[in-house]
Amino acid sequence: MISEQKENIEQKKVLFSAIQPSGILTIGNYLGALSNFKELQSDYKSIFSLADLHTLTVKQEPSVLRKNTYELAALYIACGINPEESVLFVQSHVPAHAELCWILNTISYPGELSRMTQFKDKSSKHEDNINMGLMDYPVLMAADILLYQTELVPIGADQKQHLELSRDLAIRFNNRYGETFKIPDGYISGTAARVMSLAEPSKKMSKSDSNLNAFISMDDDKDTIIRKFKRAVTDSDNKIICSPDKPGISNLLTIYSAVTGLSVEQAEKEFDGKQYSDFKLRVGEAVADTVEPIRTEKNRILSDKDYLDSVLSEGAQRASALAYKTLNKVYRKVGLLQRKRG
Ligand code: ATP
Ligand code: LTN
Repeated sequence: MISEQKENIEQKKVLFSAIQPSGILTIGNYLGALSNFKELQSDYKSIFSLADLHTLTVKQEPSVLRKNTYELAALYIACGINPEESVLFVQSHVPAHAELCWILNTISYPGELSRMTQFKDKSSKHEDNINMGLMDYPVLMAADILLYQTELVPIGADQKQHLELSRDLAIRFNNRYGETFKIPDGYISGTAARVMSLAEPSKKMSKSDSNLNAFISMDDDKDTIIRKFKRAVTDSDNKIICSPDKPGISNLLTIYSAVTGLSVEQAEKEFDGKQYSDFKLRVGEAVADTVEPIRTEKNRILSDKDYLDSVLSEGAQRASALAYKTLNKVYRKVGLLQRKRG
């Protein structure tokens, strides 16, 4: 019976995604990525990673990075990732990621990497630390994905360009060395694929924003959430509708529709003729209702470090077994001698 179940799992397509433990997650990360992971996990052989190596491309305080890594592991589980069903692991615990990244570096070009929007954004934000890792970020991301023969990658809209590069590298490698990697597809969820900053609705909401009022963190309590929505930048007239010339209101409507499950049209109807102040209060309350139970559960899980360590250790073992299958194949294809085990 068990082997039959295993067999069925083996037949499922692989889904892979990762999040950086670079700070407390925002509702942007939750609505754009994590909430989709939960929805999709049972239909795929799902693998979720904590992309700690990626965080080092921006300066990190070592003790804070360690704390954020546990926080993110607990949050994954609190958001419904089941570590017995899905593989949950820390990227740096599976050295195959860095090893495949090296091989992929040899088929990546500085021109294509320096054109990436995120590289340009982060270079201008961190002018004092434009390091090679920042430029190589999407190649490591491609290694993450390709190691598992991934077919589906749920991501927020901002990562679409990186996913395209992963596909290009897979195709380039397969053309040069013969069929090796599956070509992954992105999965970008409809409504909340790009949650915008509450302070500057033309920018995406980001957990590393220096303005704390620009984002709702998954650790904010109800009062804080309501206060931040009260301060959210809106537009000059008083109409509550979704429209390109009303980026502030459109963003709040999108968030409201994502947390309540209503369509944007239904949300517009609900607030027809209402004041901005009532609208913002209602959005704040609805977001708090989503965030609060997750925060409580996350803190409960976080208090049991032994449990988290055992989940991550088991996850790394399961991920390694899959990753080294692909890496051995890659090493063989490019002409490296097979390493002797033992
Ligand atoms: P940082 O601010 O540290 O650069 P980030 O907040 O952009 O990080 P990541 O850890 O790099 O977050 O992203 C995790 C996932 O969340 C990705 O799939 C990303 O596309 C998604 N995501 C990030 N920000 C948003 C957003 N504002 N709206 C929707 N999805 C988002
Ligand atoms: N770069 C991603 C995080 C990430 C990722 C991945 C996402 C690292 N490796 C592999 C999907 C697949 C981000 O969201 N900023």
